Amino acid sequence: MQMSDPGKGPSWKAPTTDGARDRPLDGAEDDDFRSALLAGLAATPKRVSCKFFYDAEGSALFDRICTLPEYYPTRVELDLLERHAGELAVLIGPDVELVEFGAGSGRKVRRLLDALRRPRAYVPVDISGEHLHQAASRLRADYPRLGIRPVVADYTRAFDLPPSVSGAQRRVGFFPGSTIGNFAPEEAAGFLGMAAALLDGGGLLIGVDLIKDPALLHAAYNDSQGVTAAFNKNLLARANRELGADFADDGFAHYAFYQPLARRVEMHLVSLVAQRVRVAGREFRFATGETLHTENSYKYTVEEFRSLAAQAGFVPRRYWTDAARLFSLHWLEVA
Ligand code: AVI
Repeated sequence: MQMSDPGKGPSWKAPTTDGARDRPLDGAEDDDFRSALLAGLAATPKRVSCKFFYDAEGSALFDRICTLPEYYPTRVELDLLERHAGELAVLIGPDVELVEFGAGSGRKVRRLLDALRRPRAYVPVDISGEHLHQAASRLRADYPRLGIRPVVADYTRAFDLPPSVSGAQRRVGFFPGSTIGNFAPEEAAGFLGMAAALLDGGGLLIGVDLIKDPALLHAAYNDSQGVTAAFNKNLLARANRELGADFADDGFAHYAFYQPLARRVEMHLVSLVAQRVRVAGREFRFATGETLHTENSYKYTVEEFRSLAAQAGFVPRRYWTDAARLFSLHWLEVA
């Protein structure tokens, strides 16, 4: 599944290293775990896209992250959706077709659907057909009148939506969870431009994590129960399971920190010793302290994000934050 919401681990879930979401290595976009990991281990510095976190195990760990006391984004965003439901309904308007980028667990979209007046259709877009169909059937039971039209596609690239259902007044996108933060800013601008084209005449409701006291960010990505560490290290376990790799669980440590100059939390797996690792029949060396860079999570100020959205073709309208300004929810209309 692509990401965004608790319950959904993104199926791509975004980018990695110094900027790029899944910066192509050797000029090629690596969509499969084997070739991406092999290319990333051969690169300097070593890196791999965070989209590969989300196998079944990783998605379950991400769901747990979303319930952790330190991981405020899910809690605060759900609260913003509930608190401002009435205003959202007015701004978004009646009879919309709701397009969710990534298929979440359903918690957030349900909150939005419950707020809206006569939503006509729900179109979850996700690269994982299995995840999509599970999400769709969960919703079908509770929203029998809603047209539920899953689209299997990688929403980070150009894709087509089915024709609108009859009676729909406009298309509205939903991209919660600050998944946008897993893109490098230039990629985020590219995604927003693509979304603006798809949602012509409509708008986008998007969650964006905010720059804040680094201690809070540090805690959110270094939780006391070690779930984020397990989530990060599951990438190595996944390589062992799927690619016959021999990463030693105690050979690497989870390392996450806020990098204020780049305005992002970086996650790495740090090699605790000098070691050789075999992956799919190839050998790679790690020096003591060398890292595999697994995720970037960019943070924005409200103003920075609004200006990014405006450059991409949206008119930023209303936004909401919690009292502590931890997280923000933005209503953007297509210019
Ligand atoms: C999915 N994404 C927005 C999460 C984030 O905060 O960047 C993934 C995550 N990584 C560690 N904890 C949660």
